[in-house]
This record gives sequence, structure tokens and C-alpha cells, in this order.
Amino acid sequence: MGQAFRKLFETFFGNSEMRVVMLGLDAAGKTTVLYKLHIGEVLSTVPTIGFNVEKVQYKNVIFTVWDVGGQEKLRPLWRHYFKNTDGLIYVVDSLDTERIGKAKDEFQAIIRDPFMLNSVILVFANKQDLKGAMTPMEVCEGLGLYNLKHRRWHIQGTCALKGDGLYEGLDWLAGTLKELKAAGNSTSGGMPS
Ligand SMILES: Nc1nc2c(ncn2[C@@H]2O[C@H](COP(=O)(O)OP(=O)(O)O)[C@@H](O)[C@H]2O)c(=O)[nH]1
Ligand SMILES: [Mg+2]
Repeated sequence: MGQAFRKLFETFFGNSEMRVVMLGLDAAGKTTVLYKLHIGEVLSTVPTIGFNVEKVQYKNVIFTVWDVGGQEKLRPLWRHYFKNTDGLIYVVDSLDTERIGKAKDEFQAIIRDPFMLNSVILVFANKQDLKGAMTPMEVCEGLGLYNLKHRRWHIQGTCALKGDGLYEGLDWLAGTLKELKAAGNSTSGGMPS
């Protein structure tokens, strides 16, 4: 699988630097996704501002990952990482119906952040292998994705443990970013929702 991703990154991203931020509540599956990609060594750091950040870089593509939720006062500090973000990947535990409201609140706050207004949005409705998991469509409704105006977004059902759906999702992300860069646009493409 790692090789497939490396090929994807090389084909789509070329030499231009890409910044991808992967967020979601704790236990959504972010770290699992990061390791499953096998694109490089995952570096884990706790910056002075006090939250755990994982980072992996494959050539010109930089992924940074951290948990959101339960730390509202830290949110302004995330901005440092939001700057110049091309792609946001938001990971949801599809079995966690109890916290889908919280996942939504965090998601909506993130995408409305001034530094995030130009990023394209990929949602992983993760843990699709588990019985009772919300379908991607239900996760889509739960996050309020349908109501998003003027943003490029895509939702993908995934099982990060097995790697199912990860390639398809990143393929969409890479293709969309490439298209926008080629058009010389900011990434606010205005997809009808
Ligand atoms: N069944 C199942 N478990 C998953 C999946 N993805 C992650 N997990 C498990 O969920 C837990 C939290 O995953 P982790 O990657 O640490 O979440 P993070 O807090 O978002 O980084 C771990 O026990 C993972 O093994 C999945 O697609 N299916
Ligand atoms: Mg983690």
C-alpha cells in the first residue's frame, strides 16, 4: 500500500509543496491512517503550546496531525499549523454516534477559521468495518457537510486498520489540489453542495 501512495503523491503533487492537516476527535483513527500510509517516519512532538502533534513528510508533501476537542482554549494556537493548509482531512469514528455532535462543532469551527477558508476538505467516515457504524451519508449529515457552500469537499468511507478507502480519498484530494493549482486559483473552488 505504501508504494501506491508514494506513486500517487509523485504523480499528482510533483514538486510543489503541499500541506495537509489531519484532524478529528481523539480515537477517530488519525494515527492509524498516518501509519497505514507508510510514507515516512512519523515524528511525534509536543510543541511548547502544549498539544501533541504528529508529523510526516514525504518529499514535498507534509502531513501534520493532532486531536481536537476538549481544549477550546488551545484552538487559537492551532492557527500556526493552519497557515497555508492546502488540504484538510477530517477523520470521524463512524461508530461514535454519541460524539457526532461534538465532532460537528469542532469541524465547523475549524473550517470557518480564516486560515482554513481556502483548504479543500476530505472527510474520512472511518471504522466502516464495525457493525452499527454510521454510513458515510449519515456522517455527512452529522457534520453538516451538505450545507457547505463554496467549498470543495468529499466524504469517503474508510477502514484505516485495513487501509480501505484511504487511497481513494487521497486520490480525490490530490486530483482536486492539482486541478486548482493548475487553474492558478485559490482552493475555494465553490463546489455546489
Ligand atoms: N475497527 C476499527 N478500528 C479502528 C479503525 N481505525 C482506527 N481504529 C482503532 O481505533 C483506536 C484509535 O485509533 P487512533 O489511530 O489511535 O486514533 P486517533 O486518536 O485519532 O489518532 C485504535 O484502537 C485503532 O486501532 C478502523 O477503521 N476500524
Ligand atoms: Mg492519535
